[in-house]
Order: sequence, then structure tokens, then C-alpha cells
Amino acid sequence: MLLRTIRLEEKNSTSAIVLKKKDTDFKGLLAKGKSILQETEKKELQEILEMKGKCAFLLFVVTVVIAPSFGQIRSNRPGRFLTLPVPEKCANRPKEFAFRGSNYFFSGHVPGLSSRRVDWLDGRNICREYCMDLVSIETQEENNMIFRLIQSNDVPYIWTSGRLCDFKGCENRADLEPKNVYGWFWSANRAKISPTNQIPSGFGYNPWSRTGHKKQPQPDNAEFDINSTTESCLSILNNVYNDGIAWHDVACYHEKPFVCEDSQELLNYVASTNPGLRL
Ligand SMILES: [Ca+2]
Ligand SMILES: [Ca+2]
Repeated sequence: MLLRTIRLEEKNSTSAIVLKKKDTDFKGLLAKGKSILQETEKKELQEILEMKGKCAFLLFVVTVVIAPSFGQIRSNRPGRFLTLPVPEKCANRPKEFAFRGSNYFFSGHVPGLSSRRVDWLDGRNICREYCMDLVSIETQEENNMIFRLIQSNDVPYIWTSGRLCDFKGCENRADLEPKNVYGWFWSANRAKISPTNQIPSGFGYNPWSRTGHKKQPQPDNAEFDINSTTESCLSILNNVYNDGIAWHDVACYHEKPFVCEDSQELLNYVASTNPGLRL
């Protein structure tokens, strides 16, 4: 009997899930999914499977644990998890602007959110209730659009869904090494981010800043040297280091406004479970 355990940790957001499963039961588990908890578990399972690529890790959710982590140092917040979409909020989500069929909004422009500054996971979860997620930037066109939003509204910084794969489940992955170059991905859709030391394909420039706290190109994991906190989340900063608008690795506990983008996955899920709901 092949039994494996994978721990998925959002290191800086103090959540972890322990999953175990026999191969044969996995499809059945995915097919069932009646309760909200099961849906959460399914999503986590799918995320882990996709992160793991073709590896045959097949799982069953046995237990959920709270990871002792950095949260104990920064705050005493209890275990935190990804939230599920709220159908009514999805149907009435803010659609500030659209690009290639996806809707977006900047938190600073939404009543009720305009003064919110939140850490990275809270940003994701606020977006997810609307069937969205923190923005993921796949093209230069999309990046330019977000840069323009920041510039024209004089926004100091925002969260994106960019994340370093430095939690449990990311180890022993030769394709992610070295992590500061190959270990970044968009959490919203698990797409890999181009190697950080190269101009991404389709881009005419490297969106990562050439400088930062250590006067080194980003990502530089600078805060680790100060307080041992890894800079695991991707923020766009507006000229904080006299470097214009550019991508930076930042520790995930910092509180910032954010940009949400439609999550096709969550929209599909809510559409399939709420027939007739206009999204
Ligand atoms: Ca996108
Ligand atoms: Ca940095």
C-alpha cells in the first residue's frame, strides 16, 4: 500500500494541510465533494497535484493542522486557509476594468475596501470571495496595464498573486532550483513565472527591479538578513527604491492594497454549483 504524506504550507500565512491518500481512492474523493469542506480539500488536492506535475501523489485528507511558523513571531493569528467563493459576491463582484475577457479591480477603488491594507493571504481571500484572486501577470500587455493603474493613481504598492514555492511540497524539485531564479509562480493559476534573471518571453524588459534594499536585482530576499523572514510574495512597488514601478519580492506579512483578477477556476466552480446565477 502506497501511502504518502504531503504538507502544504503557506509559510508566512501560518496555514498547513496534511494530506494522505491511497491512489485508488483519489478519483472517488474528487467525484464526491458534497460539503464545503470537501470542496476546499479538493481544491487543495488539485493544487498540490498540479504543483507536483506528473508525480503520482495520491491523497486523502486526513487532518488539518496549524503550522507553527513565522505567524507566531509576527502575530498570534490562528491557522488560516484559502476561502471559498461566495456566489452572491461573485455575481456582484466589482468590475473596474477588463482585459482579454477578465475583470479586475483595485482595492483602493472599491467602497468598503478602499482603506484596507492586508497581508498577502488576506488579499487572496478577499479576492476569492468574489470568484477572483490576486492578479497574475502573464503578458507584458497585462503588466503595462497594471503599471499604468499604479502610476495614474499614485498607488505606492500592490500585492500580486506571485509566490515563491518555498513551502512543503516544493522541496526536492530540481526544476525550481535555484529558487530565487526558477522558484516563482502565480498562485492564482499555478503558472510558473519566467526565470527572474531573464526578460520573460513576450516581454521587452525584465519587470523585476534592478535594485532594492541591498542595492541588488530583485528578488533579493533582503528581509531574511534583517529578521529571518523570507520574502516569499511578489509585490509591485512604485518607486520605493528610486527604481520606478517594478516587481519586488517582499515578506508576505506586509499590509498592502491589492489588485484582484477574475479566477476562471472559481467562476466555473460557482457557475456549475449555482445554475442560473449570472456571473
Ligand atoms: Ca492575468
Ligand atoms: Ca526584495
